[in-house]
Amino acid sequence: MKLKTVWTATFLVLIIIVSSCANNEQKTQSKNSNLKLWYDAPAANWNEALPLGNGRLGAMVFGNPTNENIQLNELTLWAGGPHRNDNPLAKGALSDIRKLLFNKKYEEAHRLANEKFISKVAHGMPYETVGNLRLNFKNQDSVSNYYRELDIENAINTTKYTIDGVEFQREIFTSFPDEVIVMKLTANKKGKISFNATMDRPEPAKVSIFTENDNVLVMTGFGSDNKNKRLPKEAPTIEGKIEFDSRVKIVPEGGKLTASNDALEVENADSVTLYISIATNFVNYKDVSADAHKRAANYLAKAEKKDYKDLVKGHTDFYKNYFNRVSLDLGTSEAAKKPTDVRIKEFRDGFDPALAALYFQYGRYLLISSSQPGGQPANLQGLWCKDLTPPWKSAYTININTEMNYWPAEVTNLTEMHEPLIEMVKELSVTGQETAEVMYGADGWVTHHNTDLWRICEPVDGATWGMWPMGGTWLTQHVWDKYMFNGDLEYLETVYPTMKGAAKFCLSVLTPEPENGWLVIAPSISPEHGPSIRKKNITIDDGTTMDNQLVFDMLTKTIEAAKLLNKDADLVKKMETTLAKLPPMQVGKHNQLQEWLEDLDDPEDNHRHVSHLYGLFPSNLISPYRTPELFKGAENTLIHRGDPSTGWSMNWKINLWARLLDGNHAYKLMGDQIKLVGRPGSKGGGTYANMLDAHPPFQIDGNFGFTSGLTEMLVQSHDGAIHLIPALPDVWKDGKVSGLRARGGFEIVELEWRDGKVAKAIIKSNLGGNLRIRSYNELILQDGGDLKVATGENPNAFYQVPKIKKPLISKAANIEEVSLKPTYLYDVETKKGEVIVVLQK
Ligand code: FUC
Repeated sequence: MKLKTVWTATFLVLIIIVSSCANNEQKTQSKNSNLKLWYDAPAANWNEALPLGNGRLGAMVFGNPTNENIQLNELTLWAGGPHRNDNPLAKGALSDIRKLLFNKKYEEAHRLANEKFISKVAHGMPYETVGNLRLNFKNQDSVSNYYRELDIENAINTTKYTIDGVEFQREIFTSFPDEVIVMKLTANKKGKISFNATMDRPEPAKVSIFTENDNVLVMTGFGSDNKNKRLPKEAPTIEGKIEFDSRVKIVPEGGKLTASNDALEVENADSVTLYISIATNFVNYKDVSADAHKRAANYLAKAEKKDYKDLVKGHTDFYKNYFNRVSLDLGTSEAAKKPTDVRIKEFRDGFDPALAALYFQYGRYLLISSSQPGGQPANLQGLWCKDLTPPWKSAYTININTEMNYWPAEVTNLTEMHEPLIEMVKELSVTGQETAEVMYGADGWVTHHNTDLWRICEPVDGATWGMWPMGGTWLTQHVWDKYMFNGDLEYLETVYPTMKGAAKFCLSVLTPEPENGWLVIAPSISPEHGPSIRKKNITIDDGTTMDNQLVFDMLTKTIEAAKLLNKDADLVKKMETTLAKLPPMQVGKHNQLQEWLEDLDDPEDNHRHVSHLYGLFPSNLISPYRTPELFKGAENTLIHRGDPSTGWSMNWKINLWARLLDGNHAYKLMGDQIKLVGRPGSKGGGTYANMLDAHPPFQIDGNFGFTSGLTEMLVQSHDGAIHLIPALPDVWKDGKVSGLRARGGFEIVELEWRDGKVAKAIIKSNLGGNLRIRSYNELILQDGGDLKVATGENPNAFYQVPKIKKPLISKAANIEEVSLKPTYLYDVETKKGEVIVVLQK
């Protein structure tokens, strides 16, 4: 009897302990999940609001209990309309400007470029916000238990708070399959939800706001007319031709809904569902004939028929299909229990490996959310933009920023997200053909340093930035790089014309420079940067290192593609003979990789652009194993430039240090990047509380550069082999990543390391062919058998390395030898579909 009582009591206590543990666990889990950004206060400003997107629609959610703001975007809402902006005077000035350059008359050349090359019609159109949906709640009492999160495993934002003992919750997502934004408001007591909904767009935009059927609030309007201040008086205004329709249908359960002329009011509802639909009349860069109103109404009509649960499921299933392909575990620490803004603030001086992993995955989240097949590529702000005149027009800056957006696409298993960029290249290869003809009298196609929704190709802004005819040449590398991962010849066939056109432009305009007779691009610039011995805004030059590298890559890759597709034998010959006449890379007197043909680099110069390091990353012209002097030169350049810079620049440097096989330096830069900015006293590049990259201001390229950089630390496949954990920092002793991709159709199904050594790798071969693995520690096959030691060139065609010209080394240089950790190199012959498992010996 006694025993029974004791036992029952113990049992009860146990139940209580277990259930309270479960409760605690639930709480900590929701706050500590590795894939959540969370905060204990509403967003105080836009840089604290949380981004949602489905590749077309964007929403920034503030999570304010009283005055909620959902700032809205649609990726085809830009200023202006279909137009071209060529400057026909360029062709006549081309030989004069070359003469000036070859006589080192840079200021005169700069002036002539401004007069005759820079557009006199338009300087590119800004991307614009739709505006705001504001929900003004009636509860003014004090809020407790506030919590908001962005769950990037499900692409859903949630806000929770308690007022007067009532627990309120808001859930919102931008549905991928259903093309609307859905928001659900609930409370744990009936009749407690009361608010007023309005819409607005920043001044000076004019909009019509009205209600339909007593339950839909509509705001319509047009993208702005545009005329850049830099243009001459007689330049035309580019009329705003994009019409948009944004509408929200409010469906309450219980309570009352009333419509006035320009607002909807909900009183005492139990729960409320909002369906936000936005559409424009955009069809393509030359056609704006769609019906924005019908489109928006149709999306809404379809979505509202569905059950909320089904909408959520459709959305998360779609999203997870991409997101779940890669997982990353770098370990965790106590820091992971804190709110995200606190973690960002403390990252640099603490130890929070899970935040680096979250930052990596956030980049993948942002790419899935801002770049979907059939849509527009992610622009300077992805698709999240609160302004009518955003910084740098939030356009496509194609001298680094747009390319950086897509660095993570292939390697982090998001190849579909690359498609909008590939499509843009195809379109530019059409619009850029006229520019090549009109401005340069050249074959092929050209773009300069900016483009926009209308696929403009002309130099804009001013010669300092715009006089760079290599934007298309850089972008086109992406179409080949995608092939390097998928090995799909049918795909290659569809993009080959863009490559051929970009190569033909190079062949057409390359011209011999007087000193060595090397073929160079002139006029051009090393993006946005001139030698410090010249005046600050004088960047114009010829034969800059980055251009030479880009031309080398363009011709090499086009030769390769033409051979694979059995096309254009004559053109191939021409490209081969041209390659031999390009300038070699040079190491200058400060032991640096030269940025220009002349040895003019200044070791004190810490300019954010590191364009000549394109050859190290994203390209593979510079290698520790093949080109040690250039490798050292690149390292010295990077040391001269220093670490702190704008967001994108620091993130490029993470990739570069990873390629220099220095994981600790790459990690140091992660600390420079993951530092809280946007609060009083903060300076320089870094990260806002919402974990978006700060140039400052917000630019999304840094987020994508980070994701790519972390990947480069774990797996590289550009230099003749798959290099496992090539640049692991000491702090990430143990970890695991799954789902990364390597060139030649290999998938790193799993890669686990322990104590800094590869413990296990599972690699799937999707195309067959030789799998060459490089590792710092000895590996064996899973069955204990020895791996074949690799010798000679990798026979796998995807692992051919570029045969560059022998570099020139300045007599004044004194380059240290490269000291590299020894590696093991193995070959495994694979069949299509085969899975290879290797273990630490
Ligand atoms: C280039 C960079 C700037 C900025 C802008 C969008 O002009 O030099 O830093 O990122 O693009």
